[in-house]
Amino acid sequence: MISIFTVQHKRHDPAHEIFRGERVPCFEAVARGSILRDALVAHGHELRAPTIDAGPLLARVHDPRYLNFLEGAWDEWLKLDPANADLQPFPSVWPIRSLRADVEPADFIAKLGFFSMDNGTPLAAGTWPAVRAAADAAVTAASLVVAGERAVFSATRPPGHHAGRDFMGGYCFLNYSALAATALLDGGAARVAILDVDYHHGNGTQSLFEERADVLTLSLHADPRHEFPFYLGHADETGRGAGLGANANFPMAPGTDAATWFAALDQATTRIAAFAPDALVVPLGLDTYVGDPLSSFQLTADDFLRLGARLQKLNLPTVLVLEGGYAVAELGENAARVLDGFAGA
Ligand code: Q9C
Ligand code: ZN
Repeated sequence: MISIFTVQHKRHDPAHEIFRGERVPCFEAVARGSILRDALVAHGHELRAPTIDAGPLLARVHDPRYLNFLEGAWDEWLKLDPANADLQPFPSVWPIRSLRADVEPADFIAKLGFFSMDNGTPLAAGTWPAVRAAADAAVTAASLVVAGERAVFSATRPPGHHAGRDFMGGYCFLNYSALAATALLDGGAARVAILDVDYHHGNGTQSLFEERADVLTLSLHADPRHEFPFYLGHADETGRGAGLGANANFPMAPGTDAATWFAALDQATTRIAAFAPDALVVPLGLDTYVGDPLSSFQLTADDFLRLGARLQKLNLPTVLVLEGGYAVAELGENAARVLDGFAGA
């Protein structure tokens, strides 16, 4: 399977994140990118660099105000104090209920909270070029599928599915799957299904499409009562307005085993078949793996082969987009197994 990879991912290299109140090395680390690249090559998959500029699509998925903030955020951080070059900004205040989310503040840290859902999404000097290149990768993957490729994998980082119209969160800044779905619709698809298999609910993607009838969003994930993103992803969220009936969530208990997970996948694929889409986007998180440090699901290496085979059976032009997966040493092999399962290897 063609995989779109960019060395620009290395520019998003924050030194630490906040975990249980302490600074710890980032789970979403640069090493994820190189290990993934090596495994894809070792499994015989063709790597290509992005060739399409996602620029014109960005403002159709994200708020221009947010894009503007993200692009200039590091410069603003340095403007506060040049010594900030060696430090990392984190938000510390948010416009929660009763506070105004309509007036953009002038203060940098206040803006950072205004455009963030958590303090778990570290921003670094090269975040913008890395996420812009990853957006190009996803749109390039979609355009190859529009041009007739059966399936293409956008294999770069950081991830994207927690990012919403005007906020970052959960290590994500731009929602690549939403960009890919938009590119598929532009390319002639009347309906697109997005099947999110990351351990965490794809809150950004759901919120971006919840009022649309032409994009069916589905997500298999850990019950948000217990796991990030906590405030979205329940089974009673079925879409809104024109999009009522075009969202399906499959929350599962912490510790869920492969049999239960694949039973939920069966329900999701049945929904997709009934929707009869023209194309499929798969936000591909590998953090359902039994060895993942952030998750409690119990999928094994062989289960990723099974997952690839199930996705192939949907018989749809397919864009896969890398999301989570923090068992870094095994990430590349697990992702490659999904592609191998898809190819019937
Ligand atoms: N610092 C994705 O998998 N925080 N994002 C975990 C450990 C949220 C994961 C706590 C995890 C978000 C794309
Ligand atoms: Zn995840």
